[in-house]
Amino acid sequence: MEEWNFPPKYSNDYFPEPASPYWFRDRETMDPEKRDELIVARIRDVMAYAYDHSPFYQRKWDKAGIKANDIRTLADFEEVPVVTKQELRDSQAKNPPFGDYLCCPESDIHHIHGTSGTTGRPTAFGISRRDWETIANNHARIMWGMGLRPGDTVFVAAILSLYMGSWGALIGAERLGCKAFPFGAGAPGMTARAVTWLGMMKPAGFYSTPSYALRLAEVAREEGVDPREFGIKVLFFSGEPGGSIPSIRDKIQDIYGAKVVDCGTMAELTPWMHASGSADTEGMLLWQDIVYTEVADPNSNRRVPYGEQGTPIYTHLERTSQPMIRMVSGDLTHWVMEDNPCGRTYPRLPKGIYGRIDDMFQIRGENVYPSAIAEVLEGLAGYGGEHRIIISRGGSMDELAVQAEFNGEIARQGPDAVRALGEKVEAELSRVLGVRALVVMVDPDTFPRTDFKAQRVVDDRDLYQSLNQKRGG
Ligand code: 8LQ
Repeated sequence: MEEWNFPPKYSNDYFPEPASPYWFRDRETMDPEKRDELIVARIRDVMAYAYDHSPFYQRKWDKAGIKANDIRTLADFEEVPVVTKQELRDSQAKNPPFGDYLCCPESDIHHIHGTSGTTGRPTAFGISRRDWETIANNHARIMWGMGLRPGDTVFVAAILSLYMGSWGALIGAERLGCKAFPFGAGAPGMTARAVTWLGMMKPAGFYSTPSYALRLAEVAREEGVDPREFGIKVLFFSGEPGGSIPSIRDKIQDIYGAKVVDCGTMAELTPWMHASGSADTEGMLLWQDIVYTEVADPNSNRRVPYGEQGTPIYTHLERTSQPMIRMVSGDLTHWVMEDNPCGRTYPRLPKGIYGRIDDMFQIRGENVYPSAIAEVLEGLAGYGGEHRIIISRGGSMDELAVQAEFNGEIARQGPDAVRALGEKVEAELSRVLGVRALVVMVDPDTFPRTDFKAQRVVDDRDLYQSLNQKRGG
């Protein structure tokens, strides 16, 4: 059972040979040029389907003068206009609730999920039963690649609500024949209860955001529990940078005595695990036969060569309810094409997705990503686990301040140790970022922890000035 067609046909009782590292050996290890030819054929299929079923794509492509049959190469596909989040919101405002890019009858919708909508109108995802099964099969396949197997317990530690992250992990685990444990997250006291349940169930697989795995480890220690006692083998993360940032990944691997796998792109692009590491390959592989990913120049929306940086543009090759065709992410990454230790012949994002273009800021001509600051801090002994990044405009130039917690050990050692750590943080940040930051060390547990994605950037001129005065600047 290893077909590759559009629309996809999955058999829900298929499993690979137990000894195989691959779920679909051919699709995962084929010659990349051969795969690219097949991707072009799939792109034509999905475009023809979307054109027939959706006024949204009809309008967009008629205006651009593009037809599915024009696409003969991956370069031709770069002519197809990108889809933005704003267009999806507009389409849903005019054609509520699912937008005129819904390509199946509304009666086929099996699950509704959505974006959190913290900035403006939320976007609704209408997912057909067929797509739900496709997602489950894709995720089971990728989770097999992470080393999870039927019978393993998989603990899902993210909120089971609108968010597709938790549901995607859950249905992948179910299809893989695992003991799926939808523990959730987000209710008061739930993290302490997670510590108890993890100790009882000893899951092989654990899913959350990287921030929450760090938070959970702090709570475990407060409860006198060593996170290694949970017996977790694989922690797989999505939602934010971390799983491919060496200092954070290594710290979490060390705390839990388990392997970290980075995955996840965007909820709209579910099966969002289509960018995911594997048991033997770090960073993220682009599982191009599920969702075709281009890393592109954000101005031209054309692919950059391997080895270069750009923004991912995603195209569903297997979804039929709300297929995204050239959806632009606004994230940043760089991609490479090398031999992968696991033998899969996909391109790879060695440093994962570093962050969003919107979240990048410029300090005296240098591009600074919040994730680079997290990377430096997590690599320093004595860091207390949370920080805030304050960006301000002092005079005509942007300025950067970082408030970083020190840990209990440094607190016990006293003010000299705190000062020494502050100097070290300042020196490391300046070495890595190429710009000086005003560093203020703060007590352990100053900042609230998150059970979801961390929010650390504060754009605040007044706060910068008061901190600068406090430091005597
Ligand atoms: N984002 C998501 N996963 C990321 C990762 N592994 N590394 C860096 N940034 C990542 C449902 C899945 O968890 C994916 C998800 O979080 O979807 P959302 O909620 O739509 O958020 C998408 C954004 O999260 C991406 O654009 C990345 O900036 C980030």
